[in-house]
Amino acid sequence: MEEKEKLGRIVDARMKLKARFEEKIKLTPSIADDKPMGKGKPNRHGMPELPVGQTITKKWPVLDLGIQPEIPLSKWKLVIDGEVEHPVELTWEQFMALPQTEDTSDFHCVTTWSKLGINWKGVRLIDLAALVQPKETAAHILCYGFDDYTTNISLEEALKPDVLLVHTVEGKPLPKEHGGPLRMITPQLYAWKGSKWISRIEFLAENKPGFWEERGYSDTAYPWRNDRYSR
Ligand SMILES: Nc1nc2c(c(=O)[nH]1)N[C@H]1C(S)=C(S)[C@@H](COP(=O)(O)O)O[C@H]1N2
Ligand SMILES: [Mo]
Repeated sequence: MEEKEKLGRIVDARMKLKARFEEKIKLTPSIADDKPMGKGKPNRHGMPELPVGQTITKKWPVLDLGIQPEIPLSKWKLVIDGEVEHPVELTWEQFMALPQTEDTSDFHCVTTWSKLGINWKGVRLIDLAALVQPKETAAHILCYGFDDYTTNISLEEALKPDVLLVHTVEGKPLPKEHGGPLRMITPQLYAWKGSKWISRIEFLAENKPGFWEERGYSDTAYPWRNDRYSR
């Protein structure tokens, strides 16, 4: 199948799911409630462990745009630029020399599966921010993948301490299909906010929608508010 056709089918399937959800959401008056919507015992963020509309999976599905880019570590680099005092371009060695963080967190996909308690190792986005020093004007980030994926996050969400750029999962190198050698994770937002095969983080003064956000996915993507789509 042509890559373009493949991408078209992936986007079509997601748009159909979106339409189904919009019907359901209309029937959910509690969407404006400020109590978190979900079930299970409260997890470490004081939220229920399972956000509304999600089911637990033990497997780990793979979601992408039909391409899984192969990036040899010798060619790999991470650009951090935009509204920052000191833009950088890090090699793999430079990235791995940064302070490393280990954390266990949950993964909630907008297509309704959640995988709980994944152990990750990588670098906190907030530690990368300390390196480049965002300007006063920075209020959002736009993340880019080597597959030309993009996704936006507000700076306040992006700088939460469990937002990591990870290279290791459950003690093993992050597999290519899950975004290896390096991806971002956003445990308190739907997982599409975490770019696989991450290549660039651009700090921005103004919000700029990414790939799915341009197609109606939420800018904020808060799982405990059923905050999946904005239009
Ligand atoms: N670069 C890139 N990052 C991406 C995606 C993608 O297609 N390309 N898909 C997103 C979506 S929709 C989800 S749910 C997660 C899926 O991660 P997984 O394939 O490791 O489960 O990655 C997110 N990050
Ligand atoms: Mo997703």
